[in-house]
Amino acid sequence: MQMYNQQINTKISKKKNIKYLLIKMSHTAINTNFVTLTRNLVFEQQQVKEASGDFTLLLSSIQTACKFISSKVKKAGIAKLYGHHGTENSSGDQVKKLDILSNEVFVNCLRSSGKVAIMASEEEDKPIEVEIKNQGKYVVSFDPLDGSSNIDANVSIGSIFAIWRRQTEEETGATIEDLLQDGRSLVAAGYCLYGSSTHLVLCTGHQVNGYTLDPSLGEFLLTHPDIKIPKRGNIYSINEGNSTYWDESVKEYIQAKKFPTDGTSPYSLRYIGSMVADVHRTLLYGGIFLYPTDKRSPKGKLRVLYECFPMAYIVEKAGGKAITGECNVLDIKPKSIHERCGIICGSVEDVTEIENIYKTHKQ
Ligand code: AHM
Ligand code: MG
Repeated sequence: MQMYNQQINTKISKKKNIKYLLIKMSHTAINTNFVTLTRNLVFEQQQVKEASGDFTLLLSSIQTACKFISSKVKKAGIAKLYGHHGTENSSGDQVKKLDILSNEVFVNCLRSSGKVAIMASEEEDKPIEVEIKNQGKYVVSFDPLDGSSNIDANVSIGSIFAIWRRQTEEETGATIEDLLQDGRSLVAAGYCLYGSSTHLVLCTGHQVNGYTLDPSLGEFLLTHPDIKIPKRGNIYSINEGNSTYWDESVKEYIQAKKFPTDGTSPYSLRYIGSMVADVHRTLLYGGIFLYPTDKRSPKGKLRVLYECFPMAYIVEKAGGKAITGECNVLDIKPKSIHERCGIICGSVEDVTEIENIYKTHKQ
């Protein structure tokens, strides 16, 4: 860069060279050695001796589904994709047109990859089966479009996914047991946030990497390598409208954040109401996100398999913590595909603080 500036200084007076220099400068400023999601995955998989390429293909199908949803979300207003579809999903929520489309594209991309044995989606009551001859060695759960209540208001929404290795033999056909694995057995998880830009955050076991969709290239480019969540933040994120139902631990913790007695400043409150967006902010800025169990929802609201597990996995791998109030989220052994749990996740010191309050109240 220094040499480049010198060149500019010596030649700048020669008018005919200016145009050339400007062109050269703009070329130099553009990074042509960008890292795409695919490039990074191929690189990561090359380090794994027994890798067959199946995992890369599986993630490529998820990438495609996310790009499709991103483009539809951006056009939703003009393509008449806002509004209700007129049905309810397994959790009793009103299904939106974009929910249906997103679910279809996830199912089609994953099924046609040939790498999936069985799937679970927030939008489908039962496990989504794959013909035995087309079954692969992975199991995927997903919420194709989370934060549905925000769709029509043009507020950030997202897709969430979790990936396990199947437990059943390939010849016998996958069963629901393949889907009911604990969070510690995950091989990868991620989410795609459709906001002011489209971000895909992924962890395949080690680092948490963030990619931004370059719409002109149609590629996810590595923009946030090795994300680490701050050890402590100063933001809490919870639906305060539920405070009348909260248990004593949550009440005590939130009170302490709003009215600290130790000389520290009160925390700020941010609540978007889209888990992907709220957790994404928590990952980048630090702090705590809570959707705890309460008197109205004693089992919690958010779903274990395709909301809490993938987010807890990402948060833990980024150095944070995710608990239910009773145990670590990833230690849950789900009994059904739409099971719910409480989730409190974020910066390790913030989550440990409320975890200790829970312990005190249990005594
Ligand atoms: P959805 O799966 O029906 O879209 O709902 C999940 C969303 C989460 O993204 C968000 O954290 C929560 O529900 C918001 O719920 P509430 O409106 O009760 O605060
Ligand atoms: Mg959801």
